[in-house]
Amino acid sequence: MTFEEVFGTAPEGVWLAPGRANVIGEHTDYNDGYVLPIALPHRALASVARRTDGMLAVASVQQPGAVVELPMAELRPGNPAGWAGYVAGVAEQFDLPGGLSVLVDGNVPSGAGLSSSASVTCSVALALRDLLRPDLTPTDLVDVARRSENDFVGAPTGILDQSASLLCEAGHALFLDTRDRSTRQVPLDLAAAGLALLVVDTGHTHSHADGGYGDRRRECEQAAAALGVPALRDATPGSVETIADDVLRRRARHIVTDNARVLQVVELLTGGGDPRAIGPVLTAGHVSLRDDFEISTPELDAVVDTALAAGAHGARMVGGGFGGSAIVLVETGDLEAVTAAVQPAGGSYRTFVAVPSTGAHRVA
Ligand code: GAF
Repeated sequence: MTFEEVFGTAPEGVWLAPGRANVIGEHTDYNDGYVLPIALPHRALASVARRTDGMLAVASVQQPGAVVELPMAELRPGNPAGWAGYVAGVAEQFDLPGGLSVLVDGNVPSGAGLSSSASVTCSVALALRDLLRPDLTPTDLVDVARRSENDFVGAPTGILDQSASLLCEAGHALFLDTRDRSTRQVPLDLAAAGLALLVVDTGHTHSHADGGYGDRRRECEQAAAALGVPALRDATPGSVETIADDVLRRRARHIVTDNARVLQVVELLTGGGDPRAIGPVLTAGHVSLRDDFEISTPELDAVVDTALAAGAHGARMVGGGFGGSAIVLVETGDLEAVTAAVQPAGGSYRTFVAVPSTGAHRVA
């Protein structure tokens, strides 16, 4: 299915934006904390052309036959609903009186904790920056893409996924301070060290517009309020233990310890030592997400446990939680055995090796 076949004209260009795997730092982004994602080779491609009839028309190669079409003037949060809302939520932030045609072709598994939605919003945001607003900075684009998710689709996410998709560079992890928005590219060549980062998608999908993610966000705000700090970034290991409420105390403990784990992993990766040393830190991140933040699932716990038993250096769930994927740090030589070990009966999990890939850019 091509743009010409759907819309009868050529696109003005094609823009690519990747999904991501987060090495460490989960749910820290909306607590003003640190994150360390890599871009995946999986991506969304947005073919885009401006129109003259005032309509927004959105098609997807993955949803043949379902072109969503409505007047630009009628775009509202929730209208259109579903996957087209991610595109609409970006389009409505630009001055597009004539309307827009968009064909999305994505291969980031959806609901897998690998940022399929950010790959879509970021590819369209970059297209509209190039066509209409060359003055927008990468940080502005992160905010455009985030607003589409937060304000249009209704998923109360932070900026991890959009920053990863727009700012990551091939061969590097992106160290981002979500408070001051400063970034550092951290070289990450696991293959050279004889290692691989295996992604295991359990196929149990999640949606951040559902309740669990928003609940955690609220609990973090309540924990910060209990401590009298602007955000949990400002809490300390000692201060969180003074929170009287058991649930809020554990939520805050996860954020404080995961921020520390991001700093620790960055130090280990930049210190010239053996990258195997990050394995136990990743596993500690999983234990924290499982026990303190309570967003893992039995399937993800089983992947982590079986991977470690099969010889992996470390493993943890990634992304927003309540389903999705795990990452596993493994010797290249053990890849096959560990990949087989994590599969449930029937072998239904999708697996691939995550190679730190390029961030969003124009491809045609
Ligand atoms: C989801 C959200 F979109 C991100 O903002 C982030 O909070 C992540 O979950 C958890 O780290 O991907």
